[in-house]
Amino acid sequence: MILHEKISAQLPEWRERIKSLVKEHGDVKVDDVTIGQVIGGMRDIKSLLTDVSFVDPAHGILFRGMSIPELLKKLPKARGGKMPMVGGLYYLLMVGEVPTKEQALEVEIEWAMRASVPDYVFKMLRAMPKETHPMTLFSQAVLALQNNSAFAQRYHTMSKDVYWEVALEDSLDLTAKLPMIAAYIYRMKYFDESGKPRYNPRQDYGMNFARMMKVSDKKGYADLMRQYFIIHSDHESGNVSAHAMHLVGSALSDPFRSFSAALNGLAGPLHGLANQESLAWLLEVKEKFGGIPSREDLRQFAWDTLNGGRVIPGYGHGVLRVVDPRFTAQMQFAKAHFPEDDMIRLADLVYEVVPEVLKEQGKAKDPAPNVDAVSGTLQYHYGVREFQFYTVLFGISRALGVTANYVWARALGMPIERPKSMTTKMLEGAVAEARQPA
Ligand code: AMX
Repeated sequence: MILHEKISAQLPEWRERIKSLVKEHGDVKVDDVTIGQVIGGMRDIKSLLTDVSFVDPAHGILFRGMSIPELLKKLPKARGGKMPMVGGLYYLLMVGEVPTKEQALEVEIEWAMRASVPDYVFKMLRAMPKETHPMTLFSQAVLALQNNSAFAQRYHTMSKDVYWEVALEDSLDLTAKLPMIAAYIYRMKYFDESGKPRYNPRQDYGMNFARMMKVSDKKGYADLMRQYFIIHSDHESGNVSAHAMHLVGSALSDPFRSFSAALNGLAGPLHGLANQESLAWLLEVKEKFGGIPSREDLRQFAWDTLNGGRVIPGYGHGVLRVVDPRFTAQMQFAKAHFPEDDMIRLADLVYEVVPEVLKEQGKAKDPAPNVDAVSGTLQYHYGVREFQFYTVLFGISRALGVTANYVWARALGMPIERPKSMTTKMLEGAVAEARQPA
């Protein structure tokens, strides 16, 4: 298989580079750690290695060194669409090179061959209480697939050198099945349907998802989802979902167990849930003013939100200090496809007004919009209005980045993760020592 071949060819050199860094230069310092960071969620401590993506505070996410506009331009396009094939993005994340159309199609074909989901998974989903959160169902379905993990089955008989190859097999199986599982959850939970979706091998990942969701008849949804899956796929390794995958995987838990953990992290309101919060805030504005408000009314509404002790969802970021390029890409999509949509016009007005308000308030380090300022609004336009489901979409996409990282972590022999803890008394002792008069 093409991904296997391409990674295999690069491995000897990568392994040498890592070996040399550890053996010959393992004592070189890259960072210092402060008490603020120990207590403050390890913010900014440089302690993770990945070559799959990098968040540049001044430019946003770079996938294998490429910006989102570059990526959308250079990756081979899906048949009948304006957006690239998701298979091409997966190739890029795994291999580090822009694929040809044939190479991207090879990944798409692999997915089509592996897309079917065993019946017991659907039965399990149907047996769950109706009110179960879609992210709980999604994570459970992934864990149920663990039964068939090649990594888990072969663990006792394979050598360390081949961990990555078996991890790649599992990763392809997992990513291939996610669109069908997600679409099943959507149709079952919100439309009471129990028919199994069918994956069409003549269509790409994005089109299959759109069709299985039954929104493909609305113009452009497949293209929207291709773009969505591409731009949400990875955001380096320190965010909760990526880090959870890496941490659990470092114990040599297989990709299914590790990704189920990642999804549970993504389901947290501080992580993957912000897109629904942002849409809810826009709807609140629209309802209060009976449509699009004046700039002055919107300014006041934003101030009321802040004065009420709430944040303005979709604005600000832990690392970025510019407009999130993922926001820009989605806004461009919306303006190209449905510029007259009320919610998009409102999101655009918010983009003009809210950064000014946040700057005046002077607290947020990044007053610009992030990825979540508009992604829910686009789903809303296409009639996917079940807010709770939005994080499942994020989950499908995030699987692409975190499995690429999982494969490379096994290929480079990354050890089990085990940072060291300190007690409060030890920190106070460190303060007493540091503050002693010279
Ligand atoms: N509205 C109001 N206040 C904000 C704000 C916003 N959008 N963004 C930051 N602030 C405030 C913080 O709450 C903090 O206030 P405090 O000092 O009283 O605690 C202060 O500004 C400084 O925060 P910061 O260093 O700029 O941000 P952070 O790294 O602590 O937090 C984030 C980053 C994203 C959690 C924050 O900007 C936020 O809450 N934004 C709104 C929610 C949101 O859009 N989340 C999605 C992020 C993207 C993702 O992961 N999916």
